[in-house]
Amino acid sequence: MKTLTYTLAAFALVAGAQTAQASTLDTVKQRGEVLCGTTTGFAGFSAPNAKGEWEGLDVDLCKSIAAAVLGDASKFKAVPLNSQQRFTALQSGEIDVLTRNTTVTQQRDTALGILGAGINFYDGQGFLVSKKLGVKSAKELDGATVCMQTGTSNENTMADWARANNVKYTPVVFDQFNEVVNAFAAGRCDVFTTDASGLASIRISKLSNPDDYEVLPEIISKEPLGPFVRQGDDQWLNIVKWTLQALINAEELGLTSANVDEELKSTNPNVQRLLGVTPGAGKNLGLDEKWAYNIIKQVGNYGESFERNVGQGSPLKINRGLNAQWNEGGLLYGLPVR
Ligand SMILES: N[C@@H](CCC(=O)N[C@@H](CS)C(=O)NCC(=O)O)C(=O)O
Repeated sequence: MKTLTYTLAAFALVAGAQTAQASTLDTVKQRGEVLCGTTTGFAGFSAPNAKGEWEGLDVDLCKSIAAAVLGDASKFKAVPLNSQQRFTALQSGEIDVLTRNTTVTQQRDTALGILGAGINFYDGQGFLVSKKLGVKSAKELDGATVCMQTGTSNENTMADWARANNVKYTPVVFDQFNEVVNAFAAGRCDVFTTDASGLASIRISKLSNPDDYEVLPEIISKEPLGPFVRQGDDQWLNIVKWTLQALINAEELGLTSANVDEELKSTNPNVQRLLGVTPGAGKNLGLDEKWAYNIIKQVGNYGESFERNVGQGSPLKINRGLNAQWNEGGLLYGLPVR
C-alpha cells in the first residue's frame, strides 16, 4: 500500500514536472505548425488574400518563425482574434505567439503573464476623418463623436489626449473591427482613431472612396507594435525575438531571398554567423543552423516584407519613416548575432 502511495506520488511529481517543462518549442515541433494570433483581417498586416491565404507584415513574422523552427514558412496557422480576445488566447495556449499590431506597454508586459519580444513596426495613434467634416487639425475635434475598438490602447490614449488638449468628445465603441469600420463609413461617428498604420489600411481597403477621407497630421502617442509570447518560456521568447532580429539584420547585411544562396559564400563573419556557415547561433536557440537562412530564403528580409506588404509595392504605400534602418534615419537596429 505504502509502495503504491509512493509510486503515485512519484508519478504525480514527474507529471507535474513535465507539464511545467512542456516547452512551446516542443509543442510546435510535435504539432508541425506554429499557431499565430492575427487580426480578423487588416490589409497589409494580417488578412487573407483573394485565394484565402493569410498575408501581411505580421503574417511574414509568423511565417518566419515557422521557417526558423520547422524549416518551412508555410507551416503556420493564422488564428484570427479581435482586440479584446488576443491576450486571453495567448494566455490560454490557444496560440503560440501573438503577431498582430499589438502595442508594447509596461502594463501588458507585467500584468498579463505575457511579454513583448521586440518591435516590428514603430507606429503612433492618429485620426481619420471624412474630408466633408472640413477639419484640418485634431485640435478642431471638440464635440466630435469618435469611433474606436474595445480592448485597444487607443481608448485610453484618446481620453488622455482629449483631457490634455481640452477637447470634449463622445466615444462610439465596438467589439468587432468591422463594426467600427461600418459605423465610421455610415457616418455614425466623425472620426476613427487607432494606430496610423491601421488608418492607412482602413482608408485603402475598407472605404469605398478612399479619396473622400484623410488622416489628420497629429500623431498623439507612441505605438511600438510587436509580437508577444507567454511569460515563463525563455527559449520560445528567444526564438521569436531572434527571428525578428534575423529579419532586421538580414536587411542591414544586404541579404535577400534572391541572393541568400550566393551569400553563403560571403567572407563577412556577420553573414557567416547569421547564415549558419559559422555554426553556433542556431544551436543557441535550440534550432537548426539554417534557421535564419530559411527565413531569408523563404520570406525575405524585413525591408522586402515591408515593401511588399505595406510599402511602395502595396496599395498602402506607407513610407519607411521610423521603420527604416538606423543607418538610414530610422529606428531599426538589429541586435548583433554573435
Ligand atoms: N496597437 C493598439 C491597437 C491595435 C488594434 O487592435 N487595433 C484594432 C483597430 S484598427 C484592430 O487591429 N482590429 C482588428 C481586429 O480586431 O480584427 C493596441 O495594441 O491596442
